[in-house]
Amino acid sequence: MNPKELATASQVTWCPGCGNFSIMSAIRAVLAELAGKGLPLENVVLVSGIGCHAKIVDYMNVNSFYSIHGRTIPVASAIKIANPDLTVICFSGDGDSLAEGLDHLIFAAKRNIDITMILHDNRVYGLTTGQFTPTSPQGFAGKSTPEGAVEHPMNPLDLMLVSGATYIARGYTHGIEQLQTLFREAILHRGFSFVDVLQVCVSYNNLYDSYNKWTYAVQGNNTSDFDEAQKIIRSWNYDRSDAPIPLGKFYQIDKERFDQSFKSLGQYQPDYAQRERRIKDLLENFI
Ligand SMILES: Cc1ncc(C[n+]2csc(CCOP(=O)(O)OP(=O)(O)O)c2C)c(N)n1
Ligand code: SF4
Repeated sequence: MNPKELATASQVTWCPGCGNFSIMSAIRAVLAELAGKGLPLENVVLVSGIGCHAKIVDYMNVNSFYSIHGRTIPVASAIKIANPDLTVICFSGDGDSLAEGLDHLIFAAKRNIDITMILHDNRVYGLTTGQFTPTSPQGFAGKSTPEGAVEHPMNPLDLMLVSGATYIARGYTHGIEQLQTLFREAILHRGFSFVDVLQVCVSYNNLYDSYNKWTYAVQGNNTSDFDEAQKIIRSWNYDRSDAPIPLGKFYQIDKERFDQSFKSLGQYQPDYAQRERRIKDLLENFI
């Protein structure tokens, strides 16, 4: 399958040079490749929040659910629980899932539900034109912090590690081959996968020079060792611009999954006819 077949007729409205283009071409390439290897694309569902990142689902010719701000994970979790045979992939922003939607993200990791989260981490609110987010560095001067943010940023990968995520990685939108590798691994991983993508927002937080200088690929690390993963993850805290920034897979383990346990409780016995009747009743009452 040619990745171009995964495009839609929608006009792409991202700014020229935006890192979202790299994320989209990487995910198209990976889904086309996996489709060629037997993954039925009709069993793939993309879920997005609200923000520049979220538009990606409009540009992908794959089943999708364009949800609301901060609610990417609850929608994705519900889809997975309703039909565990689906491959569910979330596209979210650092504002979307680390601010308003943070509690949902923590619980997805805690439950180790088998979904993939690709975080378009531009460290700014792009769509609303430049406010600081939980990963913006201290001193970030934006529309809501003209004098510079006084808070220090959070490290989302550290949070995901202690919360229970079982696949944790970081990529950069200038490294498309690595992005493809990480996306492929994350999708194939059975459990909660979190890929933090340093996605440059050319309009409100252009960090290309800094990332080009400081990023490096981690090699030879023991990805099943919690302490080693934590050490690598903590070596860059999203604040300092003069510290090496590791990229790659930091952690991957096998652990019991929420969707698996939920199914084995015997509660998952979908009666589609009954479900349709209930939805019809609900809609009739609603109208
Ligand atoms: C419930 C709700 N809260 C707030 C907003 C306003 N809002 C829309 S997009 C956005 C920030 C988007 O930032 P991010 O998630 O980082 O995505 P980006 O645009 O940078 O890709 C906010 C606060 C909203 N639409 N709905
Ligand atoms: S505002 Fe930033 S994140 Fe949004 S499309 Fe433009 S460059 Fe990309």
